[in-house]
Amino acid sequence: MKRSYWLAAILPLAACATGPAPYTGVVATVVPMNETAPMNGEGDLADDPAIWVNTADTASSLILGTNKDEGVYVYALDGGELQELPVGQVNNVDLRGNIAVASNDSHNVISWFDINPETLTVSHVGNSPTGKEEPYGICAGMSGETYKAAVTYKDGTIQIWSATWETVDTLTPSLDRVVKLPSKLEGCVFDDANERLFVGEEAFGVWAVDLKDEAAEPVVVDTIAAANGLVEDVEGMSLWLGDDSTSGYLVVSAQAADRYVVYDRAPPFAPRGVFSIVDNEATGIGGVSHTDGLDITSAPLPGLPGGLLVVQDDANPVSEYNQNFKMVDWTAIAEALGLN
Ligand SMILES: [Ca+2]
Ligand SMILES: [Ca+2]
Ligand SMILES: [Ca+2]
Repeated sequence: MKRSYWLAAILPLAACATGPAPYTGVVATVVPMNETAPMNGEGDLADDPAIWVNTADTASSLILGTNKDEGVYVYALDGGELQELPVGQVNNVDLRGNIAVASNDSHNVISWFDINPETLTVSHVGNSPTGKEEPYGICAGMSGETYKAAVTYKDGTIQIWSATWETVDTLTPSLDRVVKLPSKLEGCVFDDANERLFVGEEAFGVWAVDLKDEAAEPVVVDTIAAANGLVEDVEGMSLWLGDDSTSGYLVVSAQAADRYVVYDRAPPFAPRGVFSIVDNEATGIGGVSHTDGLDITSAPLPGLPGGLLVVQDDANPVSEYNQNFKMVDWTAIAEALGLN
């Protein structure tokens, strides 16, 4: 970033002629309806959340979130902190069913967690080695009865791991496949029904990887250069799932512009709009800047018939201070962008 500013300062005409055109469309605004308790300590701590929907009692669903210095924190839907699991320096977290995974670069492992639906507590099952330095992003998926975890790396590598419920207990997932993209990766999300993995290349854009066909080349979903609203860093992403496997939306965090870009879930992944999360004047809950990790559920929750978006907030209210996670009613986003 610093280098490009410098070039722009001395070569304004050349920079204008060759740089990507900025996004000139509308940026819709929504407000957070709630927020979690702040992280312990100062600095850039919070990164990525994951929503666990309690199907037996949706009011007691949980939000898991990473503290990059300490481990995984657990929150209730009212934002109150329930648990801290000090497993090490975890960057991202995701889940399917009652099993969550986190990318842990203290030990270069996947950390595995079990969510007990009776006691509503999260326990650390253990760690499985990735065999590679600094696992960075992680996301979870299901392929039939097989649990999947994709781990992303700063050198552009994606590892795709498989586990059965039995191999989760013994911490022996198998490495199915390695995919290589050009540069630094982080955010990712599985589209289970379509056996597709979306991955963010932080300085480039978003890719889709076909999980059914290992020979298929990754497909570009969008690029920063296309000026649909994406900017560096392309960060967290998640899916809002529609009623069938072709409907729904992909939401991607565009960090330096404090906003999110929304796409159709299905090819050709048409851009559907851009939104920011601004201050909620009525409740005093602040807006979201330096947008980072996020998770979405399309399951109805109490008072949230269209589901919930949870995002990391960098500044509460100033950068790297009291970082937490903000909650946004999906219906408000759908209305702001004119989505179905
Ligand atoms: Ca990042
Ligand atoms: Ca991040
Ligand atoms: Ca904020």
